[in-house]
Amino acid sequence: MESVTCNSSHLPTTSPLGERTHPQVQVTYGAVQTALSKALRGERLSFEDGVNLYHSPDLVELGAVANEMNNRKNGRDVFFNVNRHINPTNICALSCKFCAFSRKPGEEGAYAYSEDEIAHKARVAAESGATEVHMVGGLHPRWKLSNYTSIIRTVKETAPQLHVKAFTAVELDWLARKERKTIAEVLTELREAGLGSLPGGGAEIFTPYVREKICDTKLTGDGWLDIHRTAHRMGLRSNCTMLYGHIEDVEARIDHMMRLRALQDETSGFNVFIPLAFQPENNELGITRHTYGVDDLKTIAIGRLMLDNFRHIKSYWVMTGDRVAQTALHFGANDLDGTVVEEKIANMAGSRAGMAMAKSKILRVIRDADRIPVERSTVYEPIRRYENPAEDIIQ
Ligand code: V47
Ligand code: SF4
Repeated sequence: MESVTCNSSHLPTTSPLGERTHPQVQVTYGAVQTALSKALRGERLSFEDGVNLYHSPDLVELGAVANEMNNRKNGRDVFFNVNRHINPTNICALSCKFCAFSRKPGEEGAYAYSEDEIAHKARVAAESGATEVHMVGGLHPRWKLSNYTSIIRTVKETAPQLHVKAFTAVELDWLARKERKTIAEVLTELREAGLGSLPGGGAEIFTPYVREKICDTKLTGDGWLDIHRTAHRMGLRSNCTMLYGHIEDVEARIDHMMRLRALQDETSGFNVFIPLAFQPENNELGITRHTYGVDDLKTIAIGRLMLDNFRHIKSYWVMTGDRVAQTALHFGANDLDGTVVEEKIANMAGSRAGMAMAKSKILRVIRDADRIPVERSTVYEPIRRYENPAEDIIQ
């Protein structure tokens, strides 16, 4: 099989102008086999292995190896959580070219929730059984650190049992620079207010030649990693993401994963890796196509194989829809995220998945994939294992 050349004409590659091209990449089937065998032996994959896996001609074989590696770590259990997204404002000082969510002050559709509105959303969430509030938003030019601590306090005073997973490294960097404080000082104040952990947003693609084209005024990739390093050293856990399916090439994706792997080696502070499929409406990149299932599944599987020091890989149904998200549970993913309730970021960019998923539906999606649903906390402690299907309807 060594001499077989893989036809990878469907894979994204970036031209110097950041446009998609479709080259014939010369990757042998033997190189793919070498990478898969290394993974099965528990050996760490190299950059070349990762790129070669993207050119694998056999999706099912790649998925089977990723499934096996997930099975060794997590068995048949699949996590989900009952959560609520609150995006406090979409007013943002930056203009990332991929972003359909942000608005300038005074622009049509710009909003900023009052503390009463945030309290109401948190109260309803807690009453419906949520354990987590996920909060990220724009970089509001007039908001100070005291606005952010006050938002967290509002949620905690309304429902102390809710875990507040809030504010991306981009928001933290913005606050620290505005307040002339260190990231550690900002995090200390937010933690005193009730911050529980950090979400994974703002990572996009770390690799400079892509980042410069999609969000040139944003915190750099190294800056993002530094902030998560600081959080981990302070004992705060965090998530990490990768935005794919826009102008990046597969080399940039693997480079991104390797930078996350290196930080996880150092701190073990990441809970989970979350690939985010790009939603293509209303952006300034000129991209109009959604990702397809094969790329979504490859990205989950390769994430599982490259990130050998992560226990959890999330298949985020909001970005791929429930069908691909469910299939990904056979391609190395062991987490579906949550009920979400009010998703705005992907929705404003044309997500076809809807804003919420009922807990009863999440249970069914996982059960129908022949997996066992396990409700988890934000930091992946099991809350309830739904061993018996008869329990699914009793909520
Ligand atoms: O940083 C923005 C991404 C992120 C688009 O930590 C887009 O558990 C797709 O990070 N198409 C914010 N993605 C959301 C996020 C997240 C979501 C769910 C769970 C967690 C977690 C984190 O959304 C941004 C950016 O990378 N994003 N625009 C778009 N058009
Ligand atoms: Fe602002 Fe975040 Fe959108 Fe960039 S991605 S424009 S920082 S809201």
